[in-house]
Parts: sequence; C-alpha cells; structure tokens
Amino acid sequence: MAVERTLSIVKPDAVAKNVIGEIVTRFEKAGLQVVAAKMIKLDDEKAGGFYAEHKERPFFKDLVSFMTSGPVVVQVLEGENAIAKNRELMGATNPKEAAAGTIRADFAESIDANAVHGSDSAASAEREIAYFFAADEICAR
Ligand code: RTP
Ligand code: MG
Repeated sequence: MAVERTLSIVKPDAVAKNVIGEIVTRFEKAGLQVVAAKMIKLDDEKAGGFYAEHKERPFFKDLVSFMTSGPVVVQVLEGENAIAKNRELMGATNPKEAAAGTIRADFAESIDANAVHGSDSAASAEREIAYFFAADEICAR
C-alpha cells in the first residue's frame, strides 16, 4: 500500500461543537499523521472555488453559505492509503446513512452540516492540498 496525502476539513458545525480534537484523534488512532494544519474563515470565493465541481448543483448555494458560516480547520493527513482511509473514517455524506462509529454518524447534524470533508481521489487530493497549502507549509515526518 502506498503512502498518500489527503485534504481534510473540519467543517464549521464541528468547530462550533468544540470537537476538533475528538475528530483529529480518530485520524491519529487510525494511523494517519497531521503534516499541515491551519484554522481559517473561508469567504464565498474561496469556498466556491474549492467546491467548483458542484457549481451547477442545486445545493451549491447552501454549501457555500454553510462553509463560510464559521471557521474551519484544514489539514493535510498522511499515511498508508490515506485517501480511502479518511473517507472510511468520515462515513457517508448524509449522516443518516453513515455507518455507526464514523465521524459523520457521531458528530454530523445534517447533509449540509456534516462535520468533515475529505478528498475523494488522488487527483482531488493533489488539487485540494495545493488549494490551501504552499509546499513549504507541509512538514514531512
Ligand atoms: P465533501 O466533499 O464535503 O467531503 O462531501 P462528500 O464528498 O461526501 O459529498 P459531495 O458529493 O462531494 O458533496 C459536497 C457537500 O455538498 C453537500 N451536499 N448536499 N443536498 C444534497 O443533496 C447534497 N449533496 C451534497 C454536503 O454537505 C456534502 O458534504
Ligand atoms: Mg466531495
């Protein structure tokens, strides 16, 4: 299995609930390492650009409005099979469909306020990491 990097976002609902640490602990316990991290408040342009693939979807406006509603924590996670592993830890997009014990099952409120984002492919991970972090902000471990 290859060592990969993936982009994770702790979304505004989870930051507001004060569960940043509990979420990061799940990544660490699963063998993923934080190699870059920052807390930021997204604006419409930054959030819209991040979710550009969903621009034509009916939920796009709500998605941008939610993602700009409060600060988020963006992180790069590194580890074996990191992209799929993170998606597994997150659970399904809709918390009602998320498997028991996943982050979304335990912390998400709704399909909009769903606690976390994770890159869905190697190509997405590469684009999303570069979208938030300069190369010298990522610390090899
Ligand atoms: P994310 O990108 O945030 O990690 O979530 P995801 O891959 O599980 O889901 P994706 O299809 O990429 O959708 C991005 C975010 O848009 C909202 N969404 N709402 N109302 C709806 O049908 C709907 N579908 C998606 C969710 O908040 C989702 O996280
Ligand atoms: Mg997605």
